[in-house]
Amino acid sequence: MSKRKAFITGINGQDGSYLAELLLEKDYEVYGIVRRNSVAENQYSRVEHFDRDCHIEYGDLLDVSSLEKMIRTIQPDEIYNIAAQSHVRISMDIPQFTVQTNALGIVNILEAYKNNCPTARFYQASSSEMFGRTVDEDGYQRETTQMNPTSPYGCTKVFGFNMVQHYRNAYNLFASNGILFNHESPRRGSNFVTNKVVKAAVKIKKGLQDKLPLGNLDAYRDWGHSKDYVKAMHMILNHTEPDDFVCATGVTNSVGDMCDYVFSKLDLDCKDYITQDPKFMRAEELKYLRGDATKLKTTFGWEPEYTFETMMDEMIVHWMKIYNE
Ligand code: NAP
Ligand code: F7E
Repeated sequence: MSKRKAFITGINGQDGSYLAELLLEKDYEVYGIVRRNSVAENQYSRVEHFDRDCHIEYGDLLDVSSLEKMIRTIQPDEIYNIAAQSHVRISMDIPQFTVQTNALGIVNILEAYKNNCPTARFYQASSSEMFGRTVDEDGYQRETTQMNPTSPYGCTKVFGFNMVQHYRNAYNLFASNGILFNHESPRRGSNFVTNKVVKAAVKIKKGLQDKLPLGNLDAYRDWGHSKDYVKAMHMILNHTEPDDFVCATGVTNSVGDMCDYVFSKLDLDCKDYITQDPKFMRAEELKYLRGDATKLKTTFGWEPEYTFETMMDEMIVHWMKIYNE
């Protein structure tokens, strides 16, 4: 029997790289696109340990011809649209680019999918950032929670979410949304808060850095591990019908709590090192996230293997290894 084929946009990002590994383990033929970058090493740092096992070509969500060509020639069974300008604060600095990539980009790939391989299944990387200001009365966000985004990034993700539902209903396509809460790992970009804090704490411990400038310490996030969350993506696409699912741990911590945890693990007091820098504050902050993943758990039996603590510990070990070398 021929192998199942998966096409991943954003294959060299945090989630795309873990997803590709998961699908290779499941014996899929894996295809992906990377954008051109003047530093070629940057494109392959997360995928170089397995890139010979999959097929990676140049492409871009804004270059319809590359999407059309890939989807038409591969005829994938599953399409994962993981690519995005994924940084919320930076979406306030580059709103037009963010809208082009995340909103026009989803239209481009949905059209390429509908016109060239409509029998495939389509996954869209939707986000808890879509909920923005809304928290249900019991303190959670779930599939039914109203969306009130607080950033250009969040607005683009609401657009993408709605477009996926529209293409599902209008053209009878198997198109699903995973509404994922924050998820991290050693592969997280180091300008997201968890990896920024761990990297800085380790450098401070090693005498390589004095201070850690941060923005708002009072926001709460529901942090899980990317490896657990890519398993949910695959489950969502292998369901009996297209649908939308929240993926979250149900545990929330403040940014300040997270800093306390990381610095304490290194026998440091974070208060001695953290400074507040307006540069890292947001014009509007999403204050509180805590997800209810009951639908995902009851439908598929999904459970995260990592806790907040084991995930942060793994990130500390990762940076300790780098700075011990
Ligand atoms: P990430 O590490 O920033 O990866 C994003 C990927 O998208 C990178 O490979 C990036 O390539 C690629 N990309 C950006 N613009 C592109 C374009 N115009 N055309 C093609 N590729 C492009 O993000 P992540 O953490 O893996 O997140 C994956 C997806 O899940 C994103 O859609 C994000 O918005 C969404 N999401 C993430 C979280 C989270 O907590 N991680 C939660 C909910 C939803 P370059 O390396 O060239 O920039
Ligand atoms: O910020 C606060 C910041 O940038 C988390 C993306 O993957 O998850 C992610 O978006 C919190 C915020 O992630 C700094 O204000 C304080 O309250 O790590 P972050 P995010 O904005 O929650 C969602 C679900 C996605 O979909 C996104 O793609 O930390 N914070 N000081 C800081 N954040 C950063 N980055 N840097 C600071 O210095």
